[in-house]
Amino acid sequence: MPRLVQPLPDGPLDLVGDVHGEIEALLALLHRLGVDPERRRAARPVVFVGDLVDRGPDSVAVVELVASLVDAGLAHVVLGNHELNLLLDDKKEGNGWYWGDADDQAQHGIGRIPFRSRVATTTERDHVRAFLAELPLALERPDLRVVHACWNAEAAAALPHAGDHAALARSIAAEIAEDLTAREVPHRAAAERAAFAGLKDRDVPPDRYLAAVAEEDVAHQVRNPIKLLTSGAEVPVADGKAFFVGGKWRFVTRDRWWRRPVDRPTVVGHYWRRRGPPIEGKLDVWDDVPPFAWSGGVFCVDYSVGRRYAERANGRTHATGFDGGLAALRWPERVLVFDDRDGHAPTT
Ligand SMILES: [Mn+2]
Repeated sequence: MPRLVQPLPDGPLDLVGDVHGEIEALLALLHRLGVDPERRRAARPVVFVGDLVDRGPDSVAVVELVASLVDAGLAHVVLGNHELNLLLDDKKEGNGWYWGDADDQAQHGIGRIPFRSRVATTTERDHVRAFLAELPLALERPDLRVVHACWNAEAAAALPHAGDHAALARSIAAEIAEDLTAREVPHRAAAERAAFAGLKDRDVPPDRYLAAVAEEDVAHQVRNPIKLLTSGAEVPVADGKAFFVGGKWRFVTRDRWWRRPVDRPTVVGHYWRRRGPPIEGKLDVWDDVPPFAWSGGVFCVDYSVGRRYAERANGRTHATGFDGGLAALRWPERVLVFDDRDGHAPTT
């Protein structure tokens, strides 16, 4: 069982954003960073902020490459929510490759996009699982911390020193469910859902605030440290501010915890940040921070390379350029290197 918070190595580092199975982008970025996976050489250690896997062309190859760098002492990785889903045996859109499902598809607008991800063999699946099961939730040293989605000192302190992520997440979820049941929250949430039949209908905005539904969602996210660190905090939305995403009306939204002070520079992934201007109608909780800026002491290094599956389906190629990119934040220089751009961009 891994220690859940582990030390970052000393000296300069390259902090790499969410890869989402985009093996070509990873190879291109590592080359620009001076990492030679074949010869197992690196100019400096590489730290991955989690979500190595998802709907990209080859999550298995990404994990195998990163695992070989970890074995060689050249890389460190924190667990992301997509890795946690695999450890929890949680079959979700985009991880069909792990379950032998070659027909995994995404709902995209009114159409469907097949992922065309390479499907893992049984042996590969076992390797992937064994590697992910040993990852920490956070890495830290006095001048820097790395976590996938959210740092919260109280939540981290509530965790054991070492543990099995999936077993812990399940037992904590069971405790939360027991408490909610004792307070009849699920009962009230069910009644609210029954009274408001349009929960999955985009054309029917809710005419009321579903308080118990919101309480249930927030409790399972915020009171479970494993979920909190890997997929972030949530807060109830104000009355009348419910929004439709992922096929249903939501009464909770992502907590912009990075607006509050942190005890040291903290680097995260997870938030599908954009390199260019925000796109109207797309949820982007970092949209009030300029593309290459820190928010106080927090920097999100996920620049949406995970969107390339959809960009490719729309005819985009390397030649025409992608909106989403794979980034590395060089530390202590605080500059960004992208897989598909020459030179580097300073952060502010
Ligand atoms: Mn994530």
